[in-house]
Amino acid sequence: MCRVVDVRQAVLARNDGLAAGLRRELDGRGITAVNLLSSPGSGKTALLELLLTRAAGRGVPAAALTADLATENDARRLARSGAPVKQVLTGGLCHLEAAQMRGHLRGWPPQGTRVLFVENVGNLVCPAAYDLGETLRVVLMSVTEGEDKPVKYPTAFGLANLVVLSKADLGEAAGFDGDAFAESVERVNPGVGVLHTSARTGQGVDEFLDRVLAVCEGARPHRPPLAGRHLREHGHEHGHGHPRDHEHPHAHPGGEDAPPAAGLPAR
Ligand SMILES: Nc1nc2c(ncn2[C@@H]2O[C@H](COP(=O)(O)OP(=O)(O)OP(=O)(O)O)[C@@H](O)[C@H]2O)c(=O)[nH]1
Ligand SMILES: [Mg+2]
Repeated sequence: MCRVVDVRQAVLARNDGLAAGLRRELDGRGITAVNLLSSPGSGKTALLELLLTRAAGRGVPAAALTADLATENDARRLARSGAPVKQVLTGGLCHLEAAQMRGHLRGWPPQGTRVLFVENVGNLVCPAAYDLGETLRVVLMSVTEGEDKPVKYPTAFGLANLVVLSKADLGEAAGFDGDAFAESVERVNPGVGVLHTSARTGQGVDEFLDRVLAVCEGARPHRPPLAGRHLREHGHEHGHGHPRDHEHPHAHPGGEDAPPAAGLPAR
């Protein structure tokens, strides 16, 4: 067991090092990366399509890299915005890693890009531990997923710089309890901003973009209290991914245990 933990720590430490280098490199290229995390179907792509369209409308060059286990569906949807888009197929891996990112960012996105949105694989466990060189990490949850998700997935929510509640247009129909959700968020990430959005009505989209652009202009993102601390201090989360998630050669040993969280990037 100790060896398994050691291997995980080594994998994450290596990822952290690569991510820190990537962040510096992106900084040098004038690009701010935004890492979007959520469970499958929370509405990452729908929101991203609007963000890309509105960024273009404001004259802000933005691009998107989207990751999935299979299909190019999301890239096709995002490309409708006219922004440069790249689909990454992870070959069974349930998250993106900094090394993959570095490979995909050679010579891309085009020069002049200011914002790179990264849509991570839909999963609230595995992606949480991997810094991708982003400056802003955003975790989304839709109104139908349950107000207690932040406390059930403390790493994903605890390491976010911004929490987005998506599909707000369905809140009433779903009987969503905004106060219980806010309390749940506050327990794992006190002080983090919570934004309510809807890709149907456009609610919150401009505000989301404003926050991203403020960070591009040098505003310091919210620093989560979990930053730099180890998940083991907070207990283990257990992955519930598809068995294929573990077939990839990069998959982490130890069955469905989530890897321990890496230290937050120095934001
Ligand atoms: N009513 C409503 N439906 C939404 C909203 N956003 C997304 N949806 C719907 O929710 C479903 C999933 O949305 P996606 O954008 O594909 O979700 P995703 O997080 O990108 O999914 P994965 O990439 O598979 O993890 C689609 O049927 C969307 O049309 C929203 O704000 N309101
Ligand atoms: Mg998607």
